[in-house]
Amino acid sequence: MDLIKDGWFTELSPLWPGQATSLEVEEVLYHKKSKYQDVLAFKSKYYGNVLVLDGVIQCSERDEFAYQEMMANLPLYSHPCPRKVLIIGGGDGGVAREVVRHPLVESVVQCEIDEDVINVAKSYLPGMAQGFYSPKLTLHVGDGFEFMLQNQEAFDVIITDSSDPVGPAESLFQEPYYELLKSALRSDGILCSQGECQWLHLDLIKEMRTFCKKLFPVVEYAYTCVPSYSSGQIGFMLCSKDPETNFKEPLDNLSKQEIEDMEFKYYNSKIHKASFVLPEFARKALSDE
Ligand code: SPM
Repeated sequence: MDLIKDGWFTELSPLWPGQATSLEVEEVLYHKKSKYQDVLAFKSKYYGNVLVLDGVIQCSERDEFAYQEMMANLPLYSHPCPRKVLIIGGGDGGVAREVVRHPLVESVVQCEIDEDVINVAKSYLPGMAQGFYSPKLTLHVGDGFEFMLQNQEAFDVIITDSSDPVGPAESLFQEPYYELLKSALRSDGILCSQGECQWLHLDLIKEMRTFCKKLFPVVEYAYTCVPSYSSGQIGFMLCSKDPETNFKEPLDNLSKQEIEDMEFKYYNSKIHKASFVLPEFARKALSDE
């Protein structure tokens, strides 16, 4: 299938039937099949450089911060002392960039299976890939399942920054993966995973919430707005092993100065709280009523 036609990249997927997102292309920067997936990077007319895996937009320089800042900071500001963090996936480096700048984080291990994605990010998404160069980060090219099996009860926070639930990432949206996440977390550990979109995948989110509630005493769903993602939104599944965790109330209320010092472009303490407020159709579907 041609991903680019007449100067436009179009994202078609059975995950969002009957709709498509298109971005105007200025230049193709990279296009090859890695061992795991089709990897495309292009310079777009209005969204900066864009990374596409198996035909699906993963991030654009224009709006990536809305995803990476929320994915990292929702769990980090919900844990009293997030010293040791594991990132599964996130090959562009954007989530790592956010995690390493949190003052309480001492060490981060990132497990990304596809080295080609890391290298493409280093070449064409330098603003995101800067996370890879932090002295706090240890990069492990390999399978997250294997890694967690060998590192039990080891992490305060585990973040799963995956692509959508088809192909290589499908198992990351299933119960056995969450059982493994639970066993790799310390006794008061927190996880945050890519939780898909309430407009497109409410049934999947509902199913995930149901099995998460069997495993964790606290489970919440939040979302952020990312214009270049299909339907413009994406969610996060947050679970805690500590029954006292209240994801909806960040443990630090950041001042204007602190937000500026952290150079946040999306995250602040108000949007942290607001991201858990769901529209009525989703609230109803994801409640115990
Ligand atoms: N670090 C950025 C990686 C992005 N991971 C999530 C990609 C999801 C793409 N599809 C979104 C569809 C939701 N409407």
